[in-house]
Amino acid sequence: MAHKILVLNGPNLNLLGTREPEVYGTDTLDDIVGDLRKLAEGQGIELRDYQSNSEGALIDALHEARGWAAGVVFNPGAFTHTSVALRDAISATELPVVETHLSNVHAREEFRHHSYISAVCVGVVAGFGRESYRLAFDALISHLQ
Ligand code: CA2
Repeated sequence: MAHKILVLNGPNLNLLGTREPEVYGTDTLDDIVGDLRKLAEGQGIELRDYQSNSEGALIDALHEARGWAAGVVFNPGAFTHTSVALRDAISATELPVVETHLSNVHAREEFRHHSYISAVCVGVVAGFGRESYRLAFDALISHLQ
């Protein structure tokens, strides 16, 4: 079955590979999305990706995804810990969303331990760096099959 998947990334993730390599590694967002593109191509899956530093633009992308995507791999960045609006947008789309984090948010500062979106996602992957995205993508495809 052919699927269309959105890979959505939130604030500051455009800086990956250029700052704080000790926390977020040296891979760029293009490297990470490139991994998923290869995986998707091998399975006949169409992948679209979008990154924004703006909460409203991420909400708009989720709303639009409702019209074309089968599911979403989503790293909401710091909005994970602040945004009721993103949670409501995920609920409204009724799409399966996999919450994805490079770092193990539970091993970091306490304010990162709570996620507003986990409860409306089909699952959460955190702590495996670049690999988190691959795991999330595979899990989403399994969920859809
Ligand atoms: O671990 C993750 O993927 C996070 O979603 C990353 C967010 C953070 O606020 C979440 O708690 C966990 C931060 C992304 C910032 O990315 C940067 C990349 C390079 C340099 C600075 C920030």
